[in-house]
Amino acid sequence: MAELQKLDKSTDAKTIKEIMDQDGACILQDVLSNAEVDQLMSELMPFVDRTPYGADAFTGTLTRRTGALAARSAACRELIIHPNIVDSANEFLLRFSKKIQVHLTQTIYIDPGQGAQVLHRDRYAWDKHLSAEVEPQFNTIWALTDFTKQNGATRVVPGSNHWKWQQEAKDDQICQAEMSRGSVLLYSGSVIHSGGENLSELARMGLNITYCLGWLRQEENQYLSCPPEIARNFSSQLQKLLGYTHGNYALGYYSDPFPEGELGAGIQPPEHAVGG
Ligand SMILES: O=C(O)CCC(=O)C(=O)O
Ligand SMILES: [Fe+2]
Repeated sequence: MAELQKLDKSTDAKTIKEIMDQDGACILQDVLSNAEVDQLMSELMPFVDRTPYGADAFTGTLTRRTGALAARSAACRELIIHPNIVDSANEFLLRFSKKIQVHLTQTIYIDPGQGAQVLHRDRYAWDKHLSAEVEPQFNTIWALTDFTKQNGATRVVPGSNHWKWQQEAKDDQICQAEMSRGSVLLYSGSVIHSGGENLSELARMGLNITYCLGWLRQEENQYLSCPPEIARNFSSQLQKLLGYTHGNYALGYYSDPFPEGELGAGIQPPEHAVGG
């Protein structure tokens, strides 16, 4: 029977990377306290409440997906830079890039009655253009409610990160990321997974924060979801993670279209837009 490894929250980045390479996913248990989850919920729910359901089967017609969380929530900003998560993302991704960046921020609020999402790999955001040897993405889903079999805990196919694109999972190869509120599912862009079916009476709330290689296009456009006038108040670490830095030599410079003087007319590094 397929199963995910459940790790202590203090597990080091190297061990996490090895398990991610092997299984494509694992769970870090009880990382956040109840008070920390309460704070996240109080900052995020006002936005979730104003979010319409998804428009199609993939996004879920009984699922609310709410983004722009770097701009909207201080508690979410703390999670984006969570030291053990960023260390693990670096350990996993820096083999393929000099930098990592935030790929998306999104709460996934699955209401009762929502069916299971189709199984997929998140790396298909870039279609199948990237070589299978490249791991483009390191993903988190923070459980802001308990994740149970009944309420739609994420379905995961451990080891499917090594499969050919066309191989399909059999029922006994699929497990669910059952975890307590405050735990986090870590999964690669290559592992097959999906949202589960919510057969319970209450919503399932996950917070999806994902990271990708610095030279790739981000799924959630951070320059629009978290524009410079907001990002300029953040730490330099967070600004850079959001993409306000060169993704690689020469990737991401800009020029001010309406410079006031000669000095502003040249080529600027992304940091310049956020006060760096
Ligand atoms: O909600 C979940 O548990 C997973 C959702 C997912 O995999 C996705 O939307 O790409
Ligand atoms: Fe996904």
